[in-house]
This record gives sequence, structure tokens and C-alpha cells, in this order.
Amino acid sequence: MHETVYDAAERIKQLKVQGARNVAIAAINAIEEGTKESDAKHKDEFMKELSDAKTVLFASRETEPLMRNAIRHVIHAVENSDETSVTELVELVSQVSGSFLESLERSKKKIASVGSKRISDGSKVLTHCHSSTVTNMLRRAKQDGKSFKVVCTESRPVFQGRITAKEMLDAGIETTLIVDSAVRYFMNEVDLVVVGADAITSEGNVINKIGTSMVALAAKEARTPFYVVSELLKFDPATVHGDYETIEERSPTEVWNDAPSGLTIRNPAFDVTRREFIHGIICEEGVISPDSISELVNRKHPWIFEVT
Ligand code: RUB
Repeated sequence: MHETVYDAAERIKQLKVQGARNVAIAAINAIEEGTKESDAKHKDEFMKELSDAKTVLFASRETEPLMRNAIRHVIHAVENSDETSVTELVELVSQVSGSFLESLERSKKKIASVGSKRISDGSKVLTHCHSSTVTNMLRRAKQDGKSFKVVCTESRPVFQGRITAKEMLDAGIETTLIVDSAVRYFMNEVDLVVVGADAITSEGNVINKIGTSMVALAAKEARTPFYVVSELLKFDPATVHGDYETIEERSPTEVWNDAPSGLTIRNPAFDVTRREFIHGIICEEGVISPDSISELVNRKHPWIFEVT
């Protein structure tokens, strides 16, 4: 199992796989593939392999509760199964992973159909970074016959905004790319801001690509509605118990590869947007207030509060 899992963790760490959703999918696929290579003779050994895989994948990116929820879900199913045969447990991992991925796909479609209705004909929509959930929703709006333009930030330091720009152009949507610091300059021309999420806390705050909170501030000042587009499973249950979401800090070389020695460079990957800046969270249950997130997650996915 180890090679497949280490490989996936490395691809996630190096941003070859990017965005919370894709990270969770890659991690689940790695667990599923990895268990097929298991050397375990007994359930105990199998559980130990799963636990090692969890440690390696959790460490690949710290601010990814969807990945953590997905992995915990699979491990929880194995732990609670009466099955002792490793062959049967491998099959169980495959089934649980498959149904988790299917439900993620259903949520993505539901989010797109809800969010599409918030895109008005003739409007201009600003987004930050690259969120596959956001771009899927915008593609759906286009398929629904809406005519609108997209403005996307380049998203320094690693330019995920270029992925968004290419996807939007491929979908036939008129797209403008701007530098991150030009967000306020363009905000008055924009009708709506939509961003993805990496994590949602119990207080309804949203963690997303660094700069998102500044986009939200600019949107609030310009009275432009700011929406987060996200699956409920990006909720981090640890925040209920008082933990803060850890913000991943990446290598300074992403910011300046040959920086002068003695210079301090900080490179946080994400920041926190407080709930009062968020008009709504567009999720698979509809458009909800950030204040209702804990209660809704508790109702829809009670298991995430139970597993560790
Ligand atoms: C990507 C990012 C995305 C969220 C949501 O950051 O902040 O907005 O992950 O993406 P990075 P999705 O490029 O550092 O992973 O909607 O695809 O889950």
C-alpha cells in the first residue's frame, strides 16, 4: 500500500493535484488502490496499514478537512465491520470509497444547479484561485443559457487563476484575468463574487486560498454579494471542539526562488473569511447562511462528529 499512498501524498504536496475536492478524490483513490496491494494477513495489520496511510495523507496538506472526512469515513466503515478476512475488507474499502465518490459527484451537480440560478443574465462574476466546484457551477450556468462574464484573479504565488481562466475560455465564457491586487479596482464593475472553500468552521467562517478574505472585504465595501460554493463535508468537526483550522504555510521559494539571503518570506496558503462577509454558502442542500452550517452538517452527516 505504501508506494501508492506516498506517491499520491507527494503529488498532493507538490500541487500536482490541487483544490480541496481533487485532493480528497486523489486521497480516496490512493487508499482504495493501496489496500489492493496490502500485505496484511489479519484485520489488525490491515487497520495499521490504513492508519499509516491516513497519517501520510493527512500530512500532505494540513488545511483539507474534506480529505480528512473522506479518509475517516472509509476507516470508520472498516473498523465497524465484523468482517475479518483481509480480502473482504479490501472489497469493503472499495465499496465505501466508491459510494463516497458518487455522493461527492451528486453534491457537485446539485451545487451547480442551485448556484447557476444566482448567475444573472448579463452579469459579471468575480472568482479567486481555482475551485473545481465554482468552475463547474459557472459552466452549468452557461449551459443553462446564461450570458455572463468572468473576472478571475491570477492567485499568486502559484497562479491557480490561470487554470480557472483556461477552463472558462474552454467553456466559451468571456474571461478577464487580473492581478490579485486589482480586485478592488474592478469590484464596482462586478455583480457577484463566488469562491470555493477548503474548510468551514463551526462558527461559519470559511478558509480558502490566501487573499480570499481581502476579496471579501473589497466586496463588502462595494456592496457586492459574496458567496462561498462548497460541499458540506468541507466542514471541520475539530473546530466544534475548540481547535482552530491549521493554515498550511508553503515554501518561500514559491514566492521568490532566488531571494536575497536574510530576507524573511512568509507564504500562507489560505486565510479565514469571517461569516459576516459571506452572503451565503451555496451547498448541496441549497443556499444557506454560514450561521446554520453546524446544525445542517450535524443533521446530514452526524458521523463526522463521531469518527477520529
Ligand atoms: C485551492 C482553493 C480552492 C478550494 C476549493 O487552493 O483554495 O478554492 O480548494 O476547491 P490550492 P474545490 O490550489 O492551494 O489547492 O472547489 O475544487 O474543492
